[in-house]
Amino acid sequence: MLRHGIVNVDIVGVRKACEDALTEGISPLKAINDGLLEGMYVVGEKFQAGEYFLTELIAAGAAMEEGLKILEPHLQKCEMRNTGKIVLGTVEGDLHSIGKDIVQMLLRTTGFEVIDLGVDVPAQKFVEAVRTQKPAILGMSALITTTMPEMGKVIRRLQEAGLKRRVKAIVGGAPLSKEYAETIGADAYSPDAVTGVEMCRLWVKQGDCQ
Ligand code: B1M
Repeated sequence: MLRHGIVNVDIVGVRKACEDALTEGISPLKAINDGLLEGMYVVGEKFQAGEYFLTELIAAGAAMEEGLKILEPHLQKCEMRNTGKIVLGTVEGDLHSIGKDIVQMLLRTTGFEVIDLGVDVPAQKFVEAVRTQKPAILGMSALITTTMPEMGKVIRRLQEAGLKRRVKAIVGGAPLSKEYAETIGADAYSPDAVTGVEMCRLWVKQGDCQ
């Protein structure tokens, strides 16, 4: 029903499906990954096929956000403290927030302090945040092929400012790949939120972050 609610852009249905999932004891993470996200991928395919238009895309995004609002408080029940600090944002020109928000939620759940810069974040703003917030990790998200190069721009600016060695950079977003991440000098690529959070935790645990 979770997947179905997103595909049918039915906010009321998504809300109910999330509440039912919690009542039935389904883990919120499973509800997100196997339910809401699966629906989002179908919406993307329908949009690409010309079956759905921007209106449906916007409504599906809103339904997803509504579902996350219900599930998030239950994710936080297993909270741990003081894992590390991470600055996170979606790059300039890109308004997609859902993937970043899921990553943010999981990071907080595992005890990271997250500085979320939001969406459409200019390179200079990332650099300033690294300078002033001194995070162990910088996470960037991009969903459009034309905004992907912004990530490389941020990394170059960090190098120019002498800040790159201070921070590990991890990138994610549907159009990215490990190869692309390497090309732009990122330290890691994450295909999904769980892998991304695991990577961040490993860096902090191994003391790879300064
Ligand atoms: Co947009 N959109 N969209 N959209 N949208 C895509 C990305 C697209 C692939 C759809 C398609 O054509 N099939 C396409 C891009 C095509 C391309 O690049 N070649 C597209 C387009 C074209 C557009 C517009 C240009 C449409 C228009 O206006 N004509 C426009 C662009 C606006 C802009 O950004 N400037 C646009 C707008 C929108 C909405 C605003 C309506 C809405 C976003 C709502 C919101 O985010 N609040 C929207 C949506 C919903 C989508 C799709 C359907 C879903 C995106 C999503 O939320 N996925 C998408 C199709 C698709 O991806 N299949 C599409 C779920 C999300 C959880 O996945 O973000 O990949 P993702 O995150 C994952 C991992 O990648 C990873 O973890 C997350 C969770 O597992 N991850 C990280 C992500 N970031 C990470 C960072 C990390 C670690 C892991 O660091 C630590």
